[in-house]
Amino acid sequence: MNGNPSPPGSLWPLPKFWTKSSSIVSISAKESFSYKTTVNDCEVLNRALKRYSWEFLFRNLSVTPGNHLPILSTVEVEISNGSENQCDAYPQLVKDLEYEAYNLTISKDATEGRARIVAKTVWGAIRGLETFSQLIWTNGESNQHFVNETVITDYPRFPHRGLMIDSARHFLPVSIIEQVLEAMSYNKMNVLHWHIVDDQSFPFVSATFPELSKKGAYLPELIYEPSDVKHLIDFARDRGIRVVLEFDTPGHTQGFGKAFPNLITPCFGDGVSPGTANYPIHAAYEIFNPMDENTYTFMTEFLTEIVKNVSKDQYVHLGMDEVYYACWQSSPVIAEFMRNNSFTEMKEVQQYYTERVLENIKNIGGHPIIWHDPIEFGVVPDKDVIVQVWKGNDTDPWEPYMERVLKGGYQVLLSSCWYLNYINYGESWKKYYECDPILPNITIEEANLVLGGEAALWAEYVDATNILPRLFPFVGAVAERLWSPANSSTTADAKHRLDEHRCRLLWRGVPAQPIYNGYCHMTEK
Ligand code: CP6
Repeated sequence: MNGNPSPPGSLWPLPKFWTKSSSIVSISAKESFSYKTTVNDCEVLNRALKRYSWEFLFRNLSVTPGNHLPILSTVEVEISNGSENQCDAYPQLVKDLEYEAYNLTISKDATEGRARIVAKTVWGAIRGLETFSQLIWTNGESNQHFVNETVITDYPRFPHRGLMIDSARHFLPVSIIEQVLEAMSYNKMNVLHWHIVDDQSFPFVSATFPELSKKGAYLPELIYEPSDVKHLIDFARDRGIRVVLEFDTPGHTQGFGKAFPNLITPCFGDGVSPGTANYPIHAAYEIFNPMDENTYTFMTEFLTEIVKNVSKDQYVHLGMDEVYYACWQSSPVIAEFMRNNSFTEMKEVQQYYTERVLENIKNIGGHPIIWHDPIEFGVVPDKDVIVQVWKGNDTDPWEPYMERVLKGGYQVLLSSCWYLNYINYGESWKKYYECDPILPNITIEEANLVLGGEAALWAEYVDATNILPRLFPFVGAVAERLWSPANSSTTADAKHRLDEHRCRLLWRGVPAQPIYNGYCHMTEK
């Protein structure tokens, strides 16, 4: 739009196909406005229709239908796929992009219904409702609200559009995670990657091993009970969002070690030369002991609980990042383990651990996601793992990391360019927006391995006080990159739409930070 402010009723993220007419329809008063559906017993849909209620759409403003204009009072929502409507399911990774597709028509002609959303699944219907909610605008001079005649055919560019949060460096209250999920749905994001435990704390309550959070949580009350986790998974599902839990091993496991010190590799001295001193180094409490059978028995039992009783998603994130070898190099038990297995290089130890835990999760029936570090170290996991690329910065570009994962034939998620924990002065969302997960020189086969990506917010300096403005509206830049066609917009056009989207977030109660100078009308007429 050539740098001009976006007209009201602009969309974020942009849809695939959008035909908009200049003729307008006026929204009816509250008493006569309703959603209608012929889908029976679809509680997820019924709850979505309640969320997108009149009060939500119009923020309790009084609305007067426009004179001499066609009035929109009914929005029909249909799911065309009958038995595959997904109403009883949890959303999953489905590579068929029709899974979240919807058509939205708004017309002056009332014979077909003035506004109609048709999707194949309930998840598509939820995306369509969000789009409808964004199309409504007001002229600000009266109490009249309008929508343009519209034909939208929409589906995402990538099936995995995620956000990683970290509740281990700081505890995040359940109500804050609810707000994150709600605001994700305003951006059509569909995966919450929950990095729930780490070295610093273990707030996850395991029914099998309650000692983990008893000894590992910051405080007895800073925990996620099984009912909290279930509540958030259900809350996310109502918004078409998967929850992928991460339990990061064999590094970053001090949190496990507080309850079960025997899981951790004993190591010494400066962490490099074996036995130079008899005091343990920091790393001594950090990395699992891959030579002890007990480690694998523990992981099998723990992951069985996660796969069978906790997660509703087919995937579990197993971490596998930042396995620094200093501790293993100093450890006499690792040296002995290597001799017994005829290993000559430390990466063989890492490979051994990775392969056994990947085998475990497969036997349990779970599917793994891992950070890309093992690939860098020459570990060759089975091709069914999804690999998430996180390394890369100004002096060490991420593209070669991504290429190596793709050359290995793995499905991949990109995060490197979407690390929201770095803060910068200025219009920092632009570099998130400009980062594209499809590298220019890759083959079609390789491009098909790219499932999407995730914004990541590591929480060393983030807690309930600042997480929402840190995430929003920046996450939106990632969300549009992963939903909308690659060339559908430019930063110059996106800037004004993102600014309006930020106002929309404020109107909806999300404390989203500004992206440049200006103001939002906080009480629309
Ligand atoms: N914690 C875990 C972290 C990080 C990773 N894993 C991390 C590394 C570098 C940066 C930010 C975060 N804090 N478990 C790496 C995936 Cl810049």
